[in-house]
Amino acid sequence: MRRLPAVLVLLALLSGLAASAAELQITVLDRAGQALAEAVVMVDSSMPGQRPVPPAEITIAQEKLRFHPAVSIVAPGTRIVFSNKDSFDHHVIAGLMGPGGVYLDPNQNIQLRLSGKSGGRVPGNEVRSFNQTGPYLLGCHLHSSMRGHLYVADSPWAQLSGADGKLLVAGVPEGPVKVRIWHADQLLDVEPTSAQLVAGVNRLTIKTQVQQRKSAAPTSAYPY
Ligand SMILES: [Cu+2]
Repeated sequence: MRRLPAVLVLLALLSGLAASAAELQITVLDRAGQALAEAVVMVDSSMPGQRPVPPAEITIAQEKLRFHPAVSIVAPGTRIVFSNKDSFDHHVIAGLMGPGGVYLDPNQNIQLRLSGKSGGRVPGNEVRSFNQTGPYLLGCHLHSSMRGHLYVADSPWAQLSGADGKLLVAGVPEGPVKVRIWHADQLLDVEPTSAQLVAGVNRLTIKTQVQQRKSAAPTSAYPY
């Protein structure tokens, strides 16, 4: 009987080790049941355990009249390098996005004039960071067709769904989690999905109410 507490301690230690072993394989679908790419998926856990460390810096390039990547995820305070790879200027606007894909407060947006690399000029690079969490809309004063998104996430497990709507979130502690989803085409906030993670691979399919846009027609000419 005296050994029992030691066994219990050992069991507690083992379960503590296993707590970091859960993986979450998520499939995100649109309202029609089709794979939904470029959804921002955030996992929230209040269980103890290691958190992944987000990169200190990312780059959002302006290239061929598009933002690359089209959707980026950062943590609050992450250094974001806006880098113009085109031979002509861009004038990037970045600000919190409100419902319906508009700027929440146009007076609070940041604006960056980034020179092109033609004529022997050094391509324009500017570094900014954002502390307020949520979705940001990226645009360009000079090219109205340019649209991108940035999500400042307060979850250490924040990832994008791939072209097949899938993503794998690793290193989440076992136990209860909530999964939040944001997508640029959503009209309403999506309710978080609750799940109970066990050791190993957990699979979760989340159907959203997002109605996907038809892919935009490619820009026929460079308006510079
Ligand atoms: Cu531009």
